[in-house]
Amino acid sequence: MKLNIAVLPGDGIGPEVTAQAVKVLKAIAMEFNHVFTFRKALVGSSAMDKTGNPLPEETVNICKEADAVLFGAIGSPAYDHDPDAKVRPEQGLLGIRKALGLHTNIRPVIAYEDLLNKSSLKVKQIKDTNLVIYRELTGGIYFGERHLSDDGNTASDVCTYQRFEIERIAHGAFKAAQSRKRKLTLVDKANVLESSRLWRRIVKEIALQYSNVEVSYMYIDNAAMELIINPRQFDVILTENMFGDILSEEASVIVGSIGLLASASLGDKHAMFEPIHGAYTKAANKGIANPIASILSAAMLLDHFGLDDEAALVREGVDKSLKLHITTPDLNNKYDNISTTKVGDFIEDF
Ligand code: GGG
Repeated sequence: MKLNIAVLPGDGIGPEVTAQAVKVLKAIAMEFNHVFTFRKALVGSSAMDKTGNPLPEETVNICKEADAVLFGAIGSPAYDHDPDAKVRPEQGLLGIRKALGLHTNIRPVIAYEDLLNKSSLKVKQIKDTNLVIYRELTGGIYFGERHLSDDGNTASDVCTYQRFEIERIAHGAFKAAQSRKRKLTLVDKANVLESSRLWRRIVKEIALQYSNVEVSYMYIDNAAMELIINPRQFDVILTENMFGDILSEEASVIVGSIGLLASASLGDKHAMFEPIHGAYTKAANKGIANPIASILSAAMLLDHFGLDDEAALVREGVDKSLKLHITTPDLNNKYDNISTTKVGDFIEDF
């Protein structure tokens, strides 16, 4: 198979972890006789430094011409503490999702047997956790109208959802549930928010078409607690943009490190694959960033193109690295000299 992959390493640890994923994809191409070509493009604060724009037009064009996008991470502390910054690195990520129409973000959360004792939670709580979060990605408060009053004392961010936006991700989530444990939980705040009540009405209607899926409804505050107390109760979690962002980061506590959580962002025409973590600038260029989330995102890319054996081989390499403690310091206190590149080398050679 020929695949043209746009690579957007971004900021902080993004370039280091993305380099490992590209290395693994190149090894897979060699092993299985595929032709994968990679085209790099700028995004985030690194793009701002060079062009003044977190999402240059050239980057959008390279992504649109590609079969898939491999994304690193975005963000910079220079902007985190400047509430007055008008242009921010994050606009690069939100902008590329919008430009490519990537409405469905899929974030699997799997507790690895070999890492159960790395979690901050009790082993019996998390053992066998295998859930997936379907996060709506191009609507809600992240894309709503923003306003700051002239005197700077009143601000608003509007959360808007339209029927079609809810329907398209809901169908994806129900189909996923059908191929898994047939359970779907809609997470919302329908006791307070009108937009959440719309989600509930539409999901209830759609549920009638998927009668073999058991549907439950949970408020976000309760879900945040249940996810920690009893993550095994979940199969597919369907939720809106901001709740999904927060819940998936919380879910990293279950698996032991945010450096393990991968994602796929799908639209009608385009697909992008990225670790759920951000730029973690403090760790950049120290060789301590965990590349596994990025490598597992590459495995999701392979899944997307039906390259099942290839994706399985990448996951086997990841499993083996965890079993043998070939892991970065976030997971491995005893053997903390294993670098980002060494983990990548191990999985590449597997
Ligand atoms: N690789 C994901 C990443 O860079 N996340 C940083 C971030 O700003 N995330 C916001 C979001 O996912 O909506």
